[in-house]
Amino acid sequence: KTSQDGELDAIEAASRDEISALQLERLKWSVRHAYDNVAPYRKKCDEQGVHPDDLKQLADLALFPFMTKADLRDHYPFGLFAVPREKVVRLHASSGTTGKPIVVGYTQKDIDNWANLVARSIRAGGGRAGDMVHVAYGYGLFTGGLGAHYGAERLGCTVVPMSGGQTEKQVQLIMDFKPDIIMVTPSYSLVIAEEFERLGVAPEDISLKVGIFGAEPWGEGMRGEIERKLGLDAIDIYGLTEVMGPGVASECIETKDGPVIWEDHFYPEIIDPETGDVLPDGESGELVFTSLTKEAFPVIRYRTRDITELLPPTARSFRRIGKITGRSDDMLIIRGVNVFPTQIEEMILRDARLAGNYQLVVTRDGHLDSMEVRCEVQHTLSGQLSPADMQLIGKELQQRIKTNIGVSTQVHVMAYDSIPRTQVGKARRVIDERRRS
Ligand code: ADP
Ligand code: K
Repeated sequence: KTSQDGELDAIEAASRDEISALQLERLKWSVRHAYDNVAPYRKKCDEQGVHPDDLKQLADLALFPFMTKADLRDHYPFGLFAVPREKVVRLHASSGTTGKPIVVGYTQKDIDNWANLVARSIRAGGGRAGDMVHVAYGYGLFTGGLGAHYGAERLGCTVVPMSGGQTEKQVQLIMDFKPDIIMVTPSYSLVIAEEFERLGVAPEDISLKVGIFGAEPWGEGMRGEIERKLGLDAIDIYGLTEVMGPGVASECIETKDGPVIWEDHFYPEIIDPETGDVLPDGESGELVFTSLTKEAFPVIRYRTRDITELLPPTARSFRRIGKITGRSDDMLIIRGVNVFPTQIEEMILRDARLAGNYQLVVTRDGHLDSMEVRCEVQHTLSGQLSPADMQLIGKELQQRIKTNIGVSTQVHVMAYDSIPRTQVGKARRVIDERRRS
């Protein structure tokens, strides 16, 4: 059980041998659980000629097939659940590669483990029972808000379930309630910081001592800026819906050297994204996770698409992940929201007045990511639409994207043939001008 007074769970300080032994025991359970209860996964294993009995040591996991986001999409919504739907106490969802979201489920025990791991993450970041935690991650299907919420409660904190948006109110509540900790995306934390600046509140007069930031990539430069502007220690928390949500890994305040993977619940591998071969620690590749304790939605060798490396243990006995340096798919993260270009494409194609050619330009506008959607009217409508007509089409598309994907964009509808065509190879759909420090 997670202690509430700053003491570590015994396993956080255990020897590597003890950790490996626990991992092997749990891995055997998890692989068998998935094989016995998730028909599509059993089929994949059978096709590959591998069986749970083949798992005799941790390295044998490499014999087993991967799971991908496409598997979740193909078995939408509940086809990969390993327990009857009645045993699922919560659903969450995230963007899939096409219009359909991917859906995950949790049993009561899964929710309990998640709360314990987020509690452990907050504690690693310097939080303690009795602290007040302001949660400005979005609440809802997104795992950020509720994940942070249950974890902070589990640690014994006073939780302020503010959710995202309403920046002036965020700042008002922080000034009035004086929370110790904030949990929010790094980009939105800087918007909050700017509102404090605007009000003339100095960083040393802001009550916050620790900020726990995740859901999107951020670098050391941004860490420095957030720490200066809000007067707190900025901690990196990592997670993804498919594997659990925030709190798969989280940083320790003593070292601030990359999120520590809670290896007693998740077994990490780094693979070559082209060949699928497992790479040694310290080499850069695609991060793959196998859940060790999840009941409702076990993942075996789930390909995260995140490119990073595994680093040796420091402040805890578990390994860490390095900075996420990119993704091996084309997913964009705009203010913490996952967006695939194909999702935008689908929205564009639903409007018969628009041609299929488009371009997405992502910039950093102040501290927030901003996405411009450039698209063209159909050839047959060339010259027939007034600028006002085109603006109206753009407004409608903007609204449709906001409603369906949850991301704010600026849509520019242009004349046919305004967007440059590539002569060779793939169209250049995304121009990402963000620079991460
Ligand atoms: P989350 O609630 O963590 O944002 P999602 O499923 O919406 O969960 O998105 C998961 C993806 O977000 C990850 O695969 C990764 O690309 C990105 N992400 C989450 N946390 C971090 C982090 N701390 N640093 C970099 N990228 C992150
Ligand atoms: K995200």
